[in-house]
Amino acid sequence: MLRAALIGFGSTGKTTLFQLMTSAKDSARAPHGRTEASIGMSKVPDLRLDRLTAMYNPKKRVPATVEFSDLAAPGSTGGVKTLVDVAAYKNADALVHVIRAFDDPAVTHPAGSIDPARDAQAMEDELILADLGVAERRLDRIEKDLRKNRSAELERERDVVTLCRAALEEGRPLRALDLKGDDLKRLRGFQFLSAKPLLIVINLDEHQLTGNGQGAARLSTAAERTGLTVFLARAGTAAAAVCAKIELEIAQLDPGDAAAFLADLGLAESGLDRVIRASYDLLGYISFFTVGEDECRAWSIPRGTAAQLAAGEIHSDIARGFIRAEVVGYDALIARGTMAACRDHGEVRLEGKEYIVQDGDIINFRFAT
Ligand SMILES: Nc1nc2c(ncn2[C@@H]2O[C@H](COP(=O)(O)OP(=O)(O)O)[C@@H](O)[C@H]2O)c(=O)[nH]1
Ligand SMILES: [Mg+2]
Repeated sequence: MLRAALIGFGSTGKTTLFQLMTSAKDSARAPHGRTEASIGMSKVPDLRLDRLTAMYNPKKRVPATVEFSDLAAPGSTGGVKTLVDVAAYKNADALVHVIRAFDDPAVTHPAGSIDPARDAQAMEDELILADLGVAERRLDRIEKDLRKNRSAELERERDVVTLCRAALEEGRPLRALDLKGDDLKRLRGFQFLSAKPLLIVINLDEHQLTGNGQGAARLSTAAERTGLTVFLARAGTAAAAVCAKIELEIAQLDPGDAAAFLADLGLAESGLDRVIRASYDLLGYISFFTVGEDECRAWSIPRGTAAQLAAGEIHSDIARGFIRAEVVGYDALIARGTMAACRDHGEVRLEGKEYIVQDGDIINFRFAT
């Protein structure tokens, strides 16, 4: 399951977006502590799961979920550098920076003016500063340990963290470093914030959202208008444009009315759909499905995940006792209409634990208990 943490300065629309993403009806449940997050779940919209559910008519339909966390505003600047130890940030797979682009005299901006590019950079600087503190503390520790005890692994770690520190000192986020394999693994334990993929959510005025064409064109216009184009082109960065307040109001209508309002605004998808899709694209996540009369279910995994690891997403016992995976592609199943027909046409494949799961695979794992 993907975990995303909302970050941003005060009054940018984080809690409004959180409610939109998780259908949390009232903000009363948001905690007041600085370091305590509200946690909510989003159901990942997926038309393929809808069709599979129609085919199997199962007792349960279980979509993939994304966990969002929203922190009560930690101060007037929303600074994260004092909050590096917040579990919600450290454990996140991605950070979602909500940036205020909407202009509303009734909502004061802590910095006194609306400037999305300034805010994007200011938050980046905060993440970098927070990581610099972590890197320096770790380096001190490593040097001490090396004096007692030389080890090749510790020396390698020192070199990698030194590399990180140098980048951070130059103001570069760690997501821009092209670290690979074991070096990447060495860093994982630190949970560096600037290493995490970053989704920028541009929170627009209603008229900015509607007047700007559709889909990708709408987003690039929004980026240009807000001066974020260059920022968004950076490594490990993606964007979505929303109008959190209006979209939350729409989401609280009956589904039929909501669809009509979205169409009026020229929005093909809800804000929830757009933000989740952008998160999946950013992280390179794909879905596979398990189907049956009891349950049709979507699971999300990073692209490139091998079958045995994917099985572990369902249960560690299935990964441990993995024998093989019976796999049929989504399109094949839809075209044939039933699993039996796919079998007859030799379209159900037997795959081993190294098989790389593909987006839309329908999988039945065989395992020994
Ligand atoms: N006009 C306008 N106001 C918004 C929008 N999104 C949020 N707000 C308002 O801005 C204020 C702060 O929003 P909130 O979600 O609590 O911000 P947070 O401090 O980042 O969690 C609230 O009064 C919201 O209703 C928007 O898209 N347009
Ligand atoms: Mg809030």
